[in-house]
Amino acid sequence: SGKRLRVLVDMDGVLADFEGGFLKKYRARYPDEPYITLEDRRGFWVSTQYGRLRSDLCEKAISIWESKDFFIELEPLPGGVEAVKEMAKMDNTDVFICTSPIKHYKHCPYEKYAWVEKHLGYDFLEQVILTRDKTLISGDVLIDDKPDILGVEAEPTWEHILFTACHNKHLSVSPTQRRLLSWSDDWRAMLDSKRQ
Ligand code: UMP
Repeated sequence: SGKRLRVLVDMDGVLADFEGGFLKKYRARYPDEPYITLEDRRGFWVSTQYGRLRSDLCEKAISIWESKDFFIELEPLPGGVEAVKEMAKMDNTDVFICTSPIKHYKHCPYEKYAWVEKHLGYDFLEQVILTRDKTLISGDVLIDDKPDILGVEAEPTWEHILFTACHNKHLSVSPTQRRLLSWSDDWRAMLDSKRQ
């Protein structure tokens, strides 16, 4: 208490349904190609798993999220937008959306801002952090579905809370690694534990 809590929330796989949006558009664009069901997804990188299925499917997968309207059309994951809005209204709490854009920058950065405006409102654009290195951003917690969040800072200030996703649900993470199973999980208690 006394000090404000700074919460960093990832976007793809936490607020926006990247995996569902990808699979739907991949199947529509490549109806005759094999695909990986969400049940069978393993590993953070979709492109890597598709490349293992058949080498040319790696670039076909990448073509989906490099396309115009991919990021803006992602559906919100259940409860995420509501949780972030509620968090942002809490006393002594600062919430930022911390997300890594793809390097094919024609559409993605613009559409990530547009998604936040559409679902959280114009004023929430103040809270957006686009970075390829989340270890540089200081915070008390980072809620993110990527199991390994690495960068140039060896000791980031935040505790990484692993948000459960189709690709990480089977992972046995270290006993010190905490999870949020979904936005129905007790994120308020998790934040309170950080306030001390
Ligand atoms: N992404 C890829 N390749 C993949 C899966 C995702 O480039 O196989 C992109 C989508 C997002 C970014 O823009 O990586 C992940 O960002 P974070 O969720 O780590 O913020």
